[in-house]
Amino acid sequence: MTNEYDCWFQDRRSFTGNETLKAGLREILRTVTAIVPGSLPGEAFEERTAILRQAAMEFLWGLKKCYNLSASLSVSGEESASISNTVYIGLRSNLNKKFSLNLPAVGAEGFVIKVTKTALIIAGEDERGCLYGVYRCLALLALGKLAAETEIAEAPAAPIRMINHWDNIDGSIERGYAGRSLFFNNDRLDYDPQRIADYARLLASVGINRISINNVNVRRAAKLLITEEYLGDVAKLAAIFRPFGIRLMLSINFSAPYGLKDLDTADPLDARVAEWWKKRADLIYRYIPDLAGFLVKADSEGEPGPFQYGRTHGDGANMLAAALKPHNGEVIWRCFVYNSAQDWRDRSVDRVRAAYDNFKPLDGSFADNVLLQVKWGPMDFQLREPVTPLFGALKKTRHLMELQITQEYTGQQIDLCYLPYIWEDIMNFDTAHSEHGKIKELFGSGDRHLLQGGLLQGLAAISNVGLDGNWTGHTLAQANLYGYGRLCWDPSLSAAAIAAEWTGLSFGSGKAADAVNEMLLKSYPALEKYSAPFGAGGMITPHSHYGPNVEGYEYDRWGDYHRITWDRIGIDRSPQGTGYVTQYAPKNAARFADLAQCPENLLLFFHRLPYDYKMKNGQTLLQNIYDTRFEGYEAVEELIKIWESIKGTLNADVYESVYARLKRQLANAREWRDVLNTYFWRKTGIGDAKGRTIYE
Ligand code: GCV
Repeated sequence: MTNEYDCWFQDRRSFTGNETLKAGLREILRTVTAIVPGSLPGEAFEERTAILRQAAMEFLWGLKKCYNLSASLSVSGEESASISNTVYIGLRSNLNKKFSLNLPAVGAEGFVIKVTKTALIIAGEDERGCLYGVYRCLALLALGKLAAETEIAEAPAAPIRMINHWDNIDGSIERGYAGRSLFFNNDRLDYDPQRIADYARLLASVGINRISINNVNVRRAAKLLITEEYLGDVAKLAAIFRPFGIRLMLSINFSAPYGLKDLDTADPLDARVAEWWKKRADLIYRYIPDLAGFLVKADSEGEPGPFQYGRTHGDGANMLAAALKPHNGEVIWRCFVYNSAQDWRDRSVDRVRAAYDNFKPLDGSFADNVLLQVKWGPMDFQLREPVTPLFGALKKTRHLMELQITQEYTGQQIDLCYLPYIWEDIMNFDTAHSEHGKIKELFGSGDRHLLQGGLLQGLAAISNVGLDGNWTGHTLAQANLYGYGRLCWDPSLSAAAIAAEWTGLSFGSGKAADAVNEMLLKSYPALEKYSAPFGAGGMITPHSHYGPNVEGYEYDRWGDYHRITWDRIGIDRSPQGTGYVTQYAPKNAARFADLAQCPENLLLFFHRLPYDYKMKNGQTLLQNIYDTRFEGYEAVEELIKIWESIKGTLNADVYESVYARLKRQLANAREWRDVLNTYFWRKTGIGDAKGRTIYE
């Protein structure tokens, strides 16, 4: 494997795990035995054994990579045997039988890691479980947390853990900040297979099991991946991901039947259209029999969809679902549906109502192989939004929460922004629809979940990787990809716990790890302070979405964000205003509508207030806006100081590239501070109470 691309293991000079190895495991790690059964229940024996074998290979690879240990691999069947000085990797049921063990059931894709005096056993509930057990074991070893005579049992919280790429087939990436596409170039699939395998490892190492490879804005109907021109190459790509337990999905264009000039309509209720998709699905599955299905953005930002024909999103999704059903494929249908024609003079229109207004009435009308994919917030990945009211309210439809790892509105991988910080808040949001209504409690599948009134089947998130040498442009942005995977696996993990893991794996246990940890945890509040005052978002430069422009989208058809006038700021979303709060469960509706109870970081999202409104700290709203701009800038100065304090303790290239970005971030924070403060000073005519210069 190439040295160049792997991450999480950046600078392993001070691995805590080395000590653990000395303490006794080293002998055991010299031989690895994969228990590969002669048959597996269910279908796809080849695919499943491929994952199992890959699990064993990954373990060997990890030992070599992290500890320069060369273990030998043997493969054994299910026949009974006694445990000897070795690592065993296999299915839990087989290991139990073979060695008369009693390892407990853990749930789909889960694993048990058992360390005895003479063996290390990695027992997967299924083959993916073996793979994930291997990665977890390597991570625990590296973190020095794999003690002798322990038993660790884990399983993922939900079945779908997906990455969405917004890669275009010309090789560009919509909202991509880490170079060009890993998969495409010049209207072809064009990739380095080794790099794709490394990427698959990266994703599998944190439990990702699905990936959609092309942009949801498919647009170029004449160049669709679902044609034979491309399917052979897509199949080859799928084959690289397969042993890593990752299934591909394709984003499709709803208008393909006429885009490809076969029909003159894409009306989902037209029998010819349904037949066209059925035949198309049959064709696609001949190439990729385990394709997970289609991802669809319809009737949104110019993409075609069922509204064109006066049909519902249920009609559209169910028609596609019928085509995929014989192949066990699923339709993932995005709820980011709005073809906004916002007129800023009409204050009753409120873009954030769209997802709920469009989809809540359809709850229960979707086929069982349809999942709705709902952006976490009602607006669009702003630094601060409330969690969308659809969660908890969807009671009969399987769905996913969509997060954004690529830093579109969060610093574009120039500014440091550790996203698990906000994800932790999201996971802890209480939908108030049931006794156990927190988002993190809604994950799962099966009866337990149905009882709670939701069917949150996992997460999907927009990728932050590209061809840049370190995957993510900003080296520390890798923590976001890592954190996303860990959160999919266990939504109750705290941002701090995830940061500690990632820095431990990447920088060991010394000063550098501590410093990076501190920087990660301080980064989100810093960015929020200089750019997004109290829940008022959208103050960004149109199109690029980087840098300040307070009124950039304000009089635009894509919606207004804060409705600033000389005397007031914010949007009244109470029942007396746009009524958006009424989409929440009553407890939350009351909380958000009440000024005294509304969290201050969402104040301007829910309320329209005069600038002299008194905040909890006794200062006016305007003074708080001024102060937080200054504090945000100072927080970036502090991040830089922390980074400078570890110069010389880590890889020089990593140091310099992060340092260069931090300096750009400082200039950026300064621009935000000055542009916003100047704007508010001019707009209100009220100066800074502390007498600072607020414009230059
Ligand atoms: C893929 C935002 C982004 C768009 C993106 C869209 C979406 O509006 O700016 O680039 O399009 O979200 O999620 O579909």
